[in-house]
Amino acid sequence: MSLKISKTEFKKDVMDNCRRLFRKELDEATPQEQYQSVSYAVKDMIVENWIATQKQLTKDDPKIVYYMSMEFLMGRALGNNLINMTAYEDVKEALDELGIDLNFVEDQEPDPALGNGGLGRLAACFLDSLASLGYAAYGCGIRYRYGMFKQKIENGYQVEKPDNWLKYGNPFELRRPEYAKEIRFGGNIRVEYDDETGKTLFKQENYESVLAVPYDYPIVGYDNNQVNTLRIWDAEPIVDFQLDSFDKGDYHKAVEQQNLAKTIVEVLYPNDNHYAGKELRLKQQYFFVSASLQAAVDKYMRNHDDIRKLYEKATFQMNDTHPTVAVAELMRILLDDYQLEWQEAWDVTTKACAYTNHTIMAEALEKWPIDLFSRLLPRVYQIIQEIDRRFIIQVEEMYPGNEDKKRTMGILRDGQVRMANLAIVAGYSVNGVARLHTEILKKRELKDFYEMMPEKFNNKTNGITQRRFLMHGNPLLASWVTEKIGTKAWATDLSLMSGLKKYVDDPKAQQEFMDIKYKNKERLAKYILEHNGIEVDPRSIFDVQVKRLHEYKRQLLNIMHVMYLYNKIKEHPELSFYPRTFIFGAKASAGYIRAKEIIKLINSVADVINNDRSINGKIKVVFIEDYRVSNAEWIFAAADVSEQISTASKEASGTGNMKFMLNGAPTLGTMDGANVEIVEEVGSENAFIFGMSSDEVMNYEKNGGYNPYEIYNNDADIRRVVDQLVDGTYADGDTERYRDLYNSLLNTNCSDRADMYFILKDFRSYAEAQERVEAAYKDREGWARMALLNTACCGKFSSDRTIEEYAKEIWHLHKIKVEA
Ligand code: Z15
Repeated sequence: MSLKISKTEFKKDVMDNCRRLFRKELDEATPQEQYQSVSYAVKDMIVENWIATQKQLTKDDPKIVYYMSMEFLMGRALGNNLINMTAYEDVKEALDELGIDLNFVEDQEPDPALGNGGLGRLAACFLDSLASLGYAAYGCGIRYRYGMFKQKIENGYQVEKPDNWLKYGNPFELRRPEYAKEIRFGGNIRVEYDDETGKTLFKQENYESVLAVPYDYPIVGYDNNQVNTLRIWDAEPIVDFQLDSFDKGDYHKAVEQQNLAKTIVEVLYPNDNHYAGKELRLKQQYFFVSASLQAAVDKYMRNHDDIRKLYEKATFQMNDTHPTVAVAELMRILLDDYQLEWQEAWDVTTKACAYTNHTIMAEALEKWPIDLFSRLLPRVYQIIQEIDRRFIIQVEEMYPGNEDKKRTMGILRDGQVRMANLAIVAGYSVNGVARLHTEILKKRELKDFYEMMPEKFNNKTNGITQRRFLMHGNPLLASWVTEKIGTKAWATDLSLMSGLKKYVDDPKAQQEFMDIKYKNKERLAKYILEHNGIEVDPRSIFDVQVKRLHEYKRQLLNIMHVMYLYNKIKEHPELSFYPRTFIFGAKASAGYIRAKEIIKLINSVADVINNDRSINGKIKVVFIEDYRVSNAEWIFAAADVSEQISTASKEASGTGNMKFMLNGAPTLGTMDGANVEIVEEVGSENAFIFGMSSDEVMNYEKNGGYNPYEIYNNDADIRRVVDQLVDGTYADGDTERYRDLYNSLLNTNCSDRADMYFILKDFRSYAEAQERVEAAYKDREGWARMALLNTACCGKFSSDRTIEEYAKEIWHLHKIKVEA
C-alpha cells in the first residue's frame, strides 16, 4: 500500500495541521506539537480505511470477537501504525524533506500504558494480529486517566510518578458520545409481578449510576486496508440522564455521581499476578463489562431480530478472571432487558463466553467477599446464586454425595464469589497459555473441572507480533532477514523465518548477523549512557532480564549470582572472565515491599561493582529505569542472553522470552511456561536450560517445601552470598536493610515457607548454566550460529499463529476482505 497520498500532499497536511492546531509554522512548533501535527495527518489516512472496514462489516455481517480485557498495553501508536500501513519509509522521507526526524517525532508520544505486563501486552499483540489476519474484532477495556506509573529510581529505590498520558490529548482517539451507556451500582432489587405477561420483573432501585462513554482507537492491520477498533470506556457523571424524577435536583446525589465517575476510571491498578480485593477494582470491572456487553447486544440487534442467536454473531473472550462478571451481566441483559427464560438465556451465554487462564499463582485468584459483591451488584449477585444453585445440582447428579467436588468447584463458597469457577462453569472454552501451563491446569489446579467437562479445555500457546518487535524495533535485522530469505512475507507469515536456517553455517551471514547485533548494542549503550550515566561496552555480553518484578520470576537469583561472580573475580583476578553487562528492567507493584527491596539491592550491587576499578570493568550492572514497551523494543534488539529463570511451574507462558528469541538471543532459563516450547523449536543445544522441573517443584510444595539450610551449610560460595545480604557489603554497612530478603531465603522470622521460590536450590545449576553461556559466547562462530538459529526457529511464536488457533478452534470466525 505505502503512502496513499503523494509525499507533497502529506507534507502539506502536516503543515496545515500545525497552523490550524497551534497557529504556528512547523519549524516554530515544539516537538510535541510536531508530533501532533504528524499524527493527525496519519490519522486522516487511517480514517479512510476505518470507514471502509465498517462498511465491509455491515455488508458481510461476520461473527465478531469481543476481546474483553482490563488491560491493553499498547505502546506507542504512531510508528506502529506507519509500519502496518507500510508507509513508514515514505513518511520518514517526507518528514526528512521538512527537516524533521521521524524517530525524534515518535519519541514525543507518551507510551499508552493501560496495562501492567504480560497479560496486557498479549492483548495488544492479539489486536494487531486480529486486524492483520482479517478478523472482525473489538478490544473492550477502560480508558484509565492514569496508566501504569512512571518509574523513577531515586537513591536506588523505586519511586512511582503518575502517568498523565492524556496531558496533551491523544490524536488517535475518537470520542463516541452517541454510544454512551448507563451503568448502575448498588441499591436494592424490587420484585414485581406483571399481571399482563405473567412475568416476574426485577427492578433495581436506589442505585448510583454513571455514564460510560466510549473512545475508539484504530487498530491498523498490516497491509490489508483493515482497521479494527479498540473501544475503551470513560466514565462521566449522568446529568439529568434517566434520573428518577424524584432525584432531579438532588444535589447530594449529583455530587456523589460526579465523584463516582471521576474515581472509577482514574487509575490502572499496578498489580501484576496479584489480587488486592479492592471495591473500586470490582466497580471498574463491572463498569467496562456492562458497557461493552450493552454495546455488543445493541449492535447485534440493529440488524438481527432474534437475540437467542446472539452467539452466532458474537463471542466474548474473557482475558483472565478480571472480566468474568460478564457471564452474569449477559444473563441479566437477556433475562431482564430481553425477557428470555433462564434456560434460553443460559444457552446463549454458554455459547458466547470463553475464558483464558493466565496464572496458577494462588495470590492472583479473584475471590470477592459476598457482602461486598452483593452490595455493589445486587441483581448480578442474584443471578450468580442461581447459576451456582443449578451447577451444584449438576455436580450432585454426576458425583452423588461427593462434598469435596462441591467444595472445590462451587462458585459461592466460604463467603466468597470465585470468579474463575464462574468463568469455567459458564464458558464454552477454557484455555491455558502454554502447553505446560494447560497440562498443569488439567492435572492439578482445575483437575475436578477437567474431569467433569474435559471438552472445554484447550491450549493456546501465546505469541507476539513480529510487526512491532522486529520490523519496528529492529529495522536492521528486519531488512537483513528480508534480503536473506528473499521476501518480506515473514511480516504476516513468521514461519518463513526458517528460510534463515540455510545460512547458519555461512560465515558471511554469521558476520552480518553479529554486526547487526553489535549496532543494536551500541544503540542501547547510548541509551544507557544518556539515561543512567553508566558506560557499558557493546563488546561485552549483554545479559538481560526485563519483566515485572516478582519473587517467582527470581530477579533475586540473578542478582545473587552477580554477587557470586564478583566475589569470584575479586578472589581470583587471574582467572579468565568474559566481560558481561547484566541488564535489568522491572517495575514493582507499588505496595509489594519485598519486590522493592530487590530493586534496591540490584541498584546497590550495581553501585558497588560499577565503581570498583579493580575488576577492570569485567562486570557492569545496569538497572534501566521505567522499563516499558518503547524501550523494550531496543532492549530486545540488543540482547545476547535472554534470562527466563522463573521457578518451574510458576510462569504460565512468558512472552518476553519470545521477543528475545525473535531478535536472536538464546534463552537461559528453566523448563517453565513457553520456554519448553522454545527449546523444542530451537533444540536444547541452542539454549541454556537449568534447574528443577515443574514436577519436582510441585512435589516439594506438596510436602511443605525443602530445607535451605542444607545448601547454606554445605556450599561456602552460596553461604557467602547469602551472608552478604546482612553484613553490610551492599548497604553501606547497614546490616538490616536486606534482612527481610535474607529471612525469606532461610526462614528466620518469616511467615512463608523458607525459600519458597527455590533460589538456593537452583543456584548451583544456574551458575553452571551461566558458565556454559560464557564458554559458548567465546566461540564466536558457534555463538553466531546459535543466535541465528533462535531467530530462524521463532516462527511458531507469532501471535498470528496464536490468533489463527483461537479463530478456528474457539471463536469460529471467518475473514473479511477490505478493498482499498
Ligand atoms: C499477567 O501479566 C499474567 C498473568 C496474570 O494472571 C496476570 Cl493478573 C497478569 C501473565 C503471566 O504471568 C505470563 O506468564 C503470561 O505470559 C502472560 O500473562 C500472558 O498470558
